[in-house]
Amino acid sequence: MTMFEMAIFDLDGVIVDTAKYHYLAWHRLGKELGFNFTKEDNERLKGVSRMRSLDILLEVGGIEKTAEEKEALATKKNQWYVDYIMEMDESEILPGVLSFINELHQAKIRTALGSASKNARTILERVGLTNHFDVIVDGNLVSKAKPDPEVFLLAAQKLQIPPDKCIVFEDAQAGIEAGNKAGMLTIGIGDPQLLKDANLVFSGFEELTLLHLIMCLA
Ligand code: B16
Ligand code: MG
Repeated sequence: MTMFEMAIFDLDGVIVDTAKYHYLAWHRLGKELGFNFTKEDNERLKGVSRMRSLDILLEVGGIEKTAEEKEALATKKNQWYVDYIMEMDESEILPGVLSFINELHQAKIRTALGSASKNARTILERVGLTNHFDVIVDGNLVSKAKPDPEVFLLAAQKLQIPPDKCIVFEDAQAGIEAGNKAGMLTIGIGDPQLLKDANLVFSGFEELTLLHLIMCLA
């Protein structure tokens, strides 16, 4: 008997590393605007919505833009980003993720995607994972960005599973906060110091089996 009925996965940083493509596109936009947007700056964008990411980029560059100009800049960045993700394939699924999801299917645990990205479906298609999720909630379906719990609560609601029977896998602080606010168990994927509010933290799925996870939660 497991203690959770549904596992909700964040996308960028948990299933695939799309942060590197976001970085290439934001860096290019920074260059066009006349400043150097660094990899360190890019860390601040993880798990953050597209428009909030643009605000952070403009803040780094010390630039102010009107709402219309911002729309145009975000669209331009997204076009470059989409060009990168269209080149993705299943080799970009992070190590151990597929076997972990398959273990969940075998154990009859439902699976969901809970991502801030409006491009989540395209990415899942490219890496061949669309059919591995019972429900997909992305940036097109929610109005409030993480750390608001809306994205995770909507996933649970769609399958009528109580939040306290859900477990969330997240790489970003804002995502862990969202999962905690939703009343779900939270598993950080990444740096334990950064993800200290998670119930448990693992470096990735490579070493993680469902049995090991259940034993850690017991
Ligand atoms: P898009 P996640 C997030 O994905 C990314 O971590 C974040 O860097 C990005 O700004 C956000 O999606 C929106 O992405 O521009 O494609 O709508 O971690 O929530 O899966
Ligand atoms: Mg993420």
